[in-house]
Amino acid sequence: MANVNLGFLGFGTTQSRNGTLQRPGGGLGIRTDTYAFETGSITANVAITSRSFSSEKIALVLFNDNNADGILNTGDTVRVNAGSGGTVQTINSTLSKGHYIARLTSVFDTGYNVQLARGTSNGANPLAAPEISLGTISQDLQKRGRISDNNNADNFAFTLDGTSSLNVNVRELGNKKGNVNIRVVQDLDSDGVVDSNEVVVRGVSSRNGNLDTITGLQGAGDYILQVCQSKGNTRFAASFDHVAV
Ligand SMILES: [Ca+2]
Ligand SMILES: [Ca+2]
Ligand SMILES: [Ca+2]
Ligand SMILES: [Ca+2]
Repeated sequence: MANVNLGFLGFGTTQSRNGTLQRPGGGLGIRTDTYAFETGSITANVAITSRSFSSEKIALVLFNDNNADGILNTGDTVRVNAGSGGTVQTINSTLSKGHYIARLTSVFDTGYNVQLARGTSNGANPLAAPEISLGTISQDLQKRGRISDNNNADNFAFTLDGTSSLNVNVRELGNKKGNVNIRVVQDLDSDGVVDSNEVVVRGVSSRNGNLDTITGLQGAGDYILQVCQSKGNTRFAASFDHVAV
């Protein structure tokens, strides 16, 4: 059990740590590591990714560290729960000034990497985790999602072969008070971070902002479509239109 305090998470920085979820002497039960961090007065766009080094699932939960002691204790409250666990887990949360703790748990021993990155508020997701895996796209595909302060980005990972061209459009649904922007990135150096040379194309927004499009994406390789909050909460529909070339 490791309790790491990362201190202040600065703009544009990524903290990356390897660890091992384990119980001394083995045995049954939950293995837990925690990573505490702090954000300042400017609203932070914080992305967290955990990756298991084995097939064992890891569950990722972000807490408010209400007594600001860097340790998870009874007065601390759940901020975002990434879900039921998996080999890759992500949280993308819009955080006001405060103290927070990311908790990783597993039922079995496993090594892992965890990354915590802070981007510009209302900016794009700084991490390139394959959150929603679409596989190789060889026909049209529709997906839906929901963006809010507690899930301010969705990463759709997909592969294109050399005989495909892709048009992507993302339409905001519902009251259209929220707004998302899109871009396609490639994690060329596989470090989990979207480096400045890894943005392939940014979406073009319609005049009212409710439709964002990318046209004619080509080239064999692995890509990630990032749907990122620029304002408020919104549901969205993403269409991947496949064209054989
Ligand atoms: Ca605490
Ligand atoms: Ca997400
Ligand atoms: Ca990278
Ligand atoms: Ca938009």
